[in-house]
Amino acid sequence: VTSLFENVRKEFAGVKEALENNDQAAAAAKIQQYLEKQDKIPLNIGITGESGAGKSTFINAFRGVDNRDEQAAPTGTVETTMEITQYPHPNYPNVLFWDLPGIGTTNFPADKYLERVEFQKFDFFIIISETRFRENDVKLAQEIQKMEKKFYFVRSKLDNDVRAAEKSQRDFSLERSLEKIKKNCIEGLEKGGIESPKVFLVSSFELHLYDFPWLQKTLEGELPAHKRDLTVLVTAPPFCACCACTDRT
Ligand SMILES: Nc1nc2c(ncn2[C@@H]2O[C@H](COP(=O)(O)OP(=O)(O)O)[C@@H](O)[C@H]2O)c(=O)[nH]1
Ligand SMILES: [Mg+2]
Repeated sequence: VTSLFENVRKEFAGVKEALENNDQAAAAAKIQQYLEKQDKIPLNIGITGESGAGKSTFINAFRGVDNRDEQAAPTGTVETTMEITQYPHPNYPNVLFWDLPGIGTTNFPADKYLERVEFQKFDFFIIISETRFRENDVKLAQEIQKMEKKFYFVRSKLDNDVRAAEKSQRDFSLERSLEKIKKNCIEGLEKGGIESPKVFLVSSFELHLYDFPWLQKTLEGELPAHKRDLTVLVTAPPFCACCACTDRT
C-alpha cells in the first residue's frame, strides 16, 4: 500500500505541476495516462477444484478455444504436471485465468493446497465441481473464505446431468432438475459455513445454456468493482489526494 500511495503521489505531482503552469492540456494528458494505467491493473482469477472436474475445459470454453486447439489448456489427461499456466480473458487482456492443479492430488493435498498454489497471488477464485457435491469443494471454499478472498462456485458438465435426467425421469422437467442441482450445491456450501454462495450451473460444451451468460455478466461486474477498490485505496487519506501537497486535510 505504501508504494501504491507513493506512485499515486508521483502521478498527481505531475498533474499539479501542469496546472500550476496553467497547462491544462498537459494536466489532462497526465490524468488520461493515469486512467489508462488503471485499465491495465491485472485481475488474477484462480480456477480450482478437483482433478477432472473440468477446469481446463472451462477456461478454453470461456476463451472460445476448442479443447483440440493448439493454444488450448491441456485437458482430459491425468494430471501429472505441477505447472500453473495463465490464460488471458478474450475481451479483457488484463484479466487472467490461472489453470490451477487439482485439489487432493498427491502433490497438492487438500490441507496444503492453497499454500502450495500461492493463493495470495489471486484476486478471487472459481471453484469447479462436477457431479456430486464433494468434501474437498467445501474445504476449499472454507479456506478461501478464511483468507478473505471471494469465489464463485461453478457446477460443471450440466449437459451430462440433463441428459441423464431426461433418460431416467418420466416427469422430467428441465427447470426442476436445474433447481435441484443448484439447491444441493448451495445447501452443501451453507452447511459448511459459507455465506451467500454464488453458484452457477455450466456446461463448457454448451456454453450458451444454463447459467454461463449470468456468470459472464457477474464476472464483468467484478472488474469495475475491483478497480473501484483500488481507487478508494489511492484516494483515501493520509495525504491530500488532489496533489502532492503536504496538507493533511
Ligand atoms: N460432458 C462434459 N464433459 C466435460 C465438460 N467439461 C469437461 N469435460 C470433460 O471432462 C474431462 C476432464 O476435463 P478437464 O478440463 O481436463 O478437467 P480438469 O482436470 O479439471 O482440468 C475431459 O474429458 C473433458 O472433456 C462439460 O462441460 N461437459
Ligand atoms: Mg486441467
